[in-house]
Formats: sequence, structure tokens, C-alpha cells
Amino acid sequence: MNETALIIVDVQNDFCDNGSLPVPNAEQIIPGINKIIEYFHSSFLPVYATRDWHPIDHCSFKSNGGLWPMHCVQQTKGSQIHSELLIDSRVTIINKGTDKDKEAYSGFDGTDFSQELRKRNISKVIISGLATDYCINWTTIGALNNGFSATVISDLIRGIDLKPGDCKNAINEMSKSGAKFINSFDDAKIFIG
Ligand code: VGL
Ligand code: ZN
Repeated sequence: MNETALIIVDVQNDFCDNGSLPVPNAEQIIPGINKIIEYFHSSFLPVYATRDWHPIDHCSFKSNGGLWPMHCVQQTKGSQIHSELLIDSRVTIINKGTDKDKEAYSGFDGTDFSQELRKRNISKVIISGLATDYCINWTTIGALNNGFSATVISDLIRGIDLKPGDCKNAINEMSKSGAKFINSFDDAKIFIG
């Protein structure tokens, strides 16, 4: 149990420019994430991408009493992973938020993600993507709660800051829960291993 996996969280059209719930500057992180994906592939390490994957009547939508505009509805263009992200058959997709009655910001909530990681002898995850104050925060804490060590790539996440300070608070929360933080320009070997 000592493999490291990369998790790319929710880099989907609806969270990018022109999407229905755009995260400011989301697209800035794509080139950097692509470099990390290539590093993982060349090291034969596993790569996962989560997708927010809601049915059209999902409880998180304002139309159904939730907090958010309609976003990432299954099978729509908005729910597709951004086309510039290097996703191919080597990347395993994890869908979350599929139960219409349950908000699920964590990739570990209502999925078989932790069993899948354990099956592949993974004990450590490296996390990047969207959004710092929601799915990054909850997925990171979900990983820790499931017994994985978790490292977040600080410069390859972006957040919403619905209330100013939300992203900062999320980073403090992840840190207090035991997450580590690194920068992508550090030698990757520092965080694999
Ligand atoms: C997210 C709000 C609603 C996220 C998902 O991916 O961070 N945020 N659904
Ligand atoms: Zn959502």
C-alpha cells in the first residue's frame, strides 16, 4: 500500500469560462495539470478525474431549492471535462453527485473511489482542480477520512469565494485535517515517493 495517485477534480466546462457556474481563472490551471498528468503517465502512476455528474432534478440547483445555478447535468456539454485537459483511456473517471437528493462535494461520497484506490495499493493522493472551497476541500478531507495521505497542489487549484475568505478558510481546514501543500514547480520527485 504505497502507491501515489493523481486526482483531478471537476475540471468541467460548466466550471470554466462560459460555463453556468464559472470558477474565476479556472482555465489557468489546465496547462500545469497537463504537465503533472504526463509526469504520472511516464512514471506509470494512476490518474483519476472526478466529474460533478448531476441528474437534471438535483437538489443542489436553485430550481430545486439548492444553492447553485444548474450545472454539470449528466450528458450535457457543460458536464464534459474541458477539452484542453489531457484525458484519455489511461485516466479513470469517477462520477459523483448522482443521487438527486444528496449534495456530494467529495469524490469519496456515494462512490466506490476509496475501494478502487485500495485495490490498486494506493496510500497517497495528489489533488488538483476545482473548486478550492467546495470539491477540493471535501475531496481532500474525504481522502484523509478514508485513511489516505493527501497533498494538494496549491498553484493548481482555483476557488469560488462566494463569501470572500472561503478559499482561505478551506485551505486552513484542509491543513488542520492533515493535508500537505506543494507547488507544481517543485521537483515532482519530492511528492512521489
Ligand atoms: C462544485 C459547487 C457545486 C465543485 C460542485 O466542483 O466544487 N461546486 N457543485
Ligand atoms: Zn455540483
